[in-house]
Amino acid sequence: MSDETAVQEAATEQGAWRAEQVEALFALPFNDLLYRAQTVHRAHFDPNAMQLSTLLSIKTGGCSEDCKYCSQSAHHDTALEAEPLLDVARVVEAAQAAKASGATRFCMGAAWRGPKARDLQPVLDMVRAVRALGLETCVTLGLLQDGQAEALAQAGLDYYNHNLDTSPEFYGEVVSTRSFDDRLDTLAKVRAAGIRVCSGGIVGMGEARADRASLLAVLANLAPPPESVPINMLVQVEGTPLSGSEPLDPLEFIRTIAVARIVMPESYVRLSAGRAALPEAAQALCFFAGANSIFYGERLLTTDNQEAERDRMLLEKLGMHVLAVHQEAPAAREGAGCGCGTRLESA
Ligand code: SAM
Ligand code: DTB
Ligand code: SF4
Repeated sequence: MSDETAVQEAATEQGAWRAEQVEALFALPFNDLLYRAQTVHRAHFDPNAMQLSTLLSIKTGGCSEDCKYCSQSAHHDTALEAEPLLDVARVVEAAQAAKASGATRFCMGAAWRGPKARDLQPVLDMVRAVRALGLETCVTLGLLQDGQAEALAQAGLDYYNHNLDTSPEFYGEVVSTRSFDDRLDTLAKVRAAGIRVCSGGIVGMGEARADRASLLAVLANLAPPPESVPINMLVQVEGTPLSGSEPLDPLEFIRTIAVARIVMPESYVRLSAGRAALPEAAQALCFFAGANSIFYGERLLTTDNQEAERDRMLLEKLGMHVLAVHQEAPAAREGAGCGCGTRLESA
């Protein structure tokens, strides 16, 4: 048995990944790693299908948290102007445009530590209105209090995005105003309410490969792992403490995607922020490594994304097609956490 096969079989037998085992995957020769990731990918997904999510910042800037990568933290002096919560009509307009452009999921992000009681009601209205358009819904609102995940589930929310951001070991270098365990607690609340989990992290923040491996091990060992795993490359924003970090080698980024695919074979892996900075050939290698979801549309939250027209051309050049929307009635997923977010239906 080869070393790498032994690594994977050991992890499968004991049902949990140790960070050293995940790091051993990172250390494989590049071609072996990509071959392995593509093999796992094909066993679980249509390798030519791509999931398209469009983002909208529904409440921008002025955030109380001190996340060192973020343009929206009130602790940093960035050029960003804070804006209040958008009204529902404005959000519906943006969701309609996203749908017309070909997106199947609409993700709404708010620059909050977490939603206050008075903030949640308008967000529930947004979820219901976007869902009524036939789009999958996702929100990322920060830490949740008791009862808030249930209210979101009741409104029909399909996914809640809450990233672990980095390894437990490196976490203190990046955020001080909330803990790694606070984040795990919110993920547990989301899971218990029957909402699908979207959770990943950011690379290129000066962390070591061991941290990237440790983050992926924590995500893979969640039971079950997140249905959706965004892998973001740090977008360096002037005025944030992490601006000026040593950029990550794109080959290491592709390795990160490949390892995520191997350790979370049934999850959608999203090539997320930082994609516009990658040449098309590197993006294609990320797809080969197992990324099967992207943010689609000209803007992420506060920074630019790759243009939609360029994405359509790229998918066409690669012979890839868009994954159709997969919505269930909220009642159908009571007591969920069933992993049904991984069902395949091609447009
Ligand atoms: N305030 C909420 C929270 O932090 O959970 C939701 C919005 S927050 C902007 C969502 C995620 O975007 C962060 O957890 C982080 O992983 C990612 N993100 C934010 N700024 C980024 C940047 N400059 N580069 C890459 N990813 C970033
Ligand atoms: C995720 O993992 N990445 C998205 C989404 N979830 C909310 C956010 C990326 C933000 C990039 C920087 C910005 O545009 O502000
Ligand atoms: Fe606030 Fe979220 Fe940005 Fe942190 S990542 S500063 S919580 S908006």
